[in-house]
Parts: sequence; structure tokens; C-alpha cells
Amino acid sequence: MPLISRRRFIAGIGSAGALWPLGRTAIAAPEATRIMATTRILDVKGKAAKVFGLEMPRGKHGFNFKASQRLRLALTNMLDESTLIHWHGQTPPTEQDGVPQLSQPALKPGESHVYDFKPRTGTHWMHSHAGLQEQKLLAAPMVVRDNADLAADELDHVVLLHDFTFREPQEILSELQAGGGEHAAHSGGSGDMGGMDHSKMAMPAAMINDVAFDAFLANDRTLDDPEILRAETGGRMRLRIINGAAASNMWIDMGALDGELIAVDGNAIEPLREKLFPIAIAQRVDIRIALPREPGAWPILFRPEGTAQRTGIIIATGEGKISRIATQGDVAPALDLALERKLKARKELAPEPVTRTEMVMLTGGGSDYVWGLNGKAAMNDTLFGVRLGERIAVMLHNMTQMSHPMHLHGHHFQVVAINGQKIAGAVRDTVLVPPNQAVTIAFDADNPGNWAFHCHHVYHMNSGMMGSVAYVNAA
Ligand SMILES: [Cu+2]
Repeated sequence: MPLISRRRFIAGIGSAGALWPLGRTAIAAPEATRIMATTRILDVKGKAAKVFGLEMPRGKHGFNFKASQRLRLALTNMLDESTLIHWHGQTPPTEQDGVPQLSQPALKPGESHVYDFKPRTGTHWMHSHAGLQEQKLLAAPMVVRDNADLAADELDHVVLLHDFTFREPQEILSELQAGGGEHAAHSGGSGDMGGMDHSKMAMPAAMINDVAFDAFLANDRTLDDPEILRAETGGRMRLRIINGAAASNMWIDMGALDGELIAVDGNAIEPLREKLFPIAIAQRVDIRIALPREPGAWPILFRPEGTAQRTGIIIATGEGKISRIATQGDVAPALDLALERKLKARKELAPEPVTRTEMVMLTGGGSDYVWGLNGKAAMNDTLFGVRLGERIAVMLHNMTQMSHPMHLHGHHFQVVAINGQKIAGAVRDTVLVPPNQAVTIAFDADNPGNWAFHCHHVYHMNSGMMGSVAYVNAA
């Protein structure tokens, strides 16, 4: 047994050395953190699933940075297909943003690239921006902690959520684009329903989701074998939750615990105490929890909208007894903007008049599964131009029957109106726009480049709901 381990260990070192094309000489500063886009095997519901992953050489999945560090990353593509990783929530120079075509060409198998930029504090994440690779879990947390975070007397724990399917993502997209799949149930399309009796399904399911999943994962685990966090009775905890799902908006259900929402998308807000928190695709929330003084097991559930499926983690205080939690519960309702309306940024945009307001209509979603922005299905086409120094407001108006988590790259924006009603809302990088609603965001044009602006639902994005914001010269 020890011999085998040792041999495997040596083989591991050998292959790692051979597989890193960036030798010491190629990397200007030796402290660059190496990240591999690679494959790994997960156990989901007793079956082995080959998925992608972002790993460091020592095998840790995801990592942290201190805010004082400069962020130096050496990314290597170990997959047998091209990829590129986007640092979601970070605001690097445009050529380091990790979007194929807009920032740089995708990395071919075996290729590497070094990134070097000033990190932004908060709960962020990194994920593939190539094709449908997010659905195969090519994502990891990217948390930047400042000195106050590091000094805080609390447990600090990150939870990355995923929706999971044993199917090939391209097969799901092709089915949707052929007028079939879950989308057919609510697009009025002529798609084959596959013999399933949809009349027996809860109506909201058909109206909310267009992809059915085999499982939902919290830190790669289902409720059959959930992550259990041991904590002291009466202690404090900060949960940093990242919705890394490809196509599932979720509710965070605190169960018997009280949660205090303290940050969204890595930006502090005025604390807000609730039992249920919405988290749209790609969004992050930081929740502070004061743990009960008595021993017990305290499940925190993550409930995708429109389905009874769910996932979760369990916080166990003292010698609390842990009992099994069913993987199905009540059907969760659709996310809405009730909480968004109540959010107030700790640090607002500076008081300054808006230079210009742009309208962006979210369009499409018919039986052909073509989605678009301003009636146009396109990848990377410029939606509007901005000039350095401008304060831009964008009214996102959803004309479709599905909600869309809209993400602007390279900037964080403030939510300044919901359905025309002004608010001094949260500062974010991703905002949910439910059907027939309008959300207005404002941002300062302070990071020149050509920036992706898109729906983060991976099947919508790959069916045309993506554009860009381009800086233009003042001349
Ligand atoms: Cu969408």
C-alpha cells in the first residue's frame, strides 16, 4: 500500500513537471499562482461523472487571495478542447478578462497564459467563458479577503452551487434549438414533449426553467452526502455563497437560523436580516450567521426556482445530531425583486449626473430558442459605445417570458431603479431581470476596452443573448 502511494506520488510529480509548459524562466515573477483547467471525477447519486475543474497543483479546488497581494495567475489548459477563464467580479484590463474574441483568443490544449492585475475584494468566482463548459463545472471560487475579513473572529466558509446533468450540454442546447426540451412546454412551440405528461407537473416548473437537471450540488455534493460544517455553539459564521449554476436561479433557505445579508456580488450592503435570500445565476451573497447557543444540526438549503429538487449544507454545533434531509421538498417559487428593492449599497456611486441613458431590450425565446438583445441575436456585437469618464445608465427591459441574470464585465454597477421606481440599490455585477420587468443600472465608464454584456444563463447566452459595450475615443 505505501509503495503504491509513493509510486503514484512520484508519477504525479513527474507529470506535473512535464505538463507545465511555463518553466521558471517563462514566468516573470515566481509567485504566480498556477491554475489548471482540467477534468475530475465526481460521484453524483452513486454514479461517476466526469466533469471539468479548475485546480492548483496541490489539488486544492479554488483558492483565496489577500487584498494586499497583486493577483498573478498562470493558467494552463489541460483539457483536450480550447478554453478561456473569466475572473467574474474582478475588473482587470480588458485584454485579461478571459472572454474569447473580446479579450484574447481561447487557449488551445496545452497552452498557457499569465494574468497580472490588481484584485478586487469580495466573494467572486472564476469560470469558463467558452461555449457550454460552465455546465460541465469548469468553475471555482475566487475570494479576495481584506485585513478586516482576516481579523474577524468568525468561521469563513465558501459554498459554490451548481446545477448538474449527466447529459452532454451540447445535446441539451441542440434539443432546445430544435424546439424541444423543457422550453417547448412554455414557448408555444411544436416540439415533441418526449411522451412526458407535463400536465401533471406543477405549472411554475414549465414557466421558469427550460432545462431539467439530475441534481443540484453544494460544493460538489448532494443532500445524500452533504457537506457538514462543525462549529462552536454561539459562534459566528460568514457564509460566502456563489451561484455557479449554468441555468438555475435559487433561493437560500436559512431554515431555523437567522441570516444577515452583508454583501452582494462582493460589495457591502446595509445589513438585512431575512430567512430567505434570492441568488440568481452568477450572483454571490455573503451572509453572517450568529449560531444558536444550544447544540444542534442546522441545515441551509439551496432551492432552485420552479422545482422541488434542492441541495444544501449542514452546520452542526456542539454534539448536534445530524439526520438525513430529503433531496426533494416543496416547489420553490420564481425569484422576484422584492429583496433587491430593499438593498442599499454601503458605498454608492459618487453623486454625479448621468451622462446618457441607454435602453437594452431583452428579446427572443420563441419556439426556435433564439434569444437576443434589442431584437438581435448576436455574439459580441456592440450594443452601445461609451466614453471614458461618462456615467452611463442602462435600462434593461425584459420583453420575454423568462428571467435573465444580466452581467456586465469590467465594471460594477449600482441598481438605481426597478420598474421606473428610483432606489439607491446594491452595487453588483449581475442583476436579475424577471419577465416583463425593467431594471435600471448605472456605472462609471472607468475601465477602457470592449466588454461583454450578456445573460448568464449559459443556454440563452449561447443562443444570442450576448453583446458588448465598447469604449470609443472622445475625438
Ligand atoms: Cu437569459
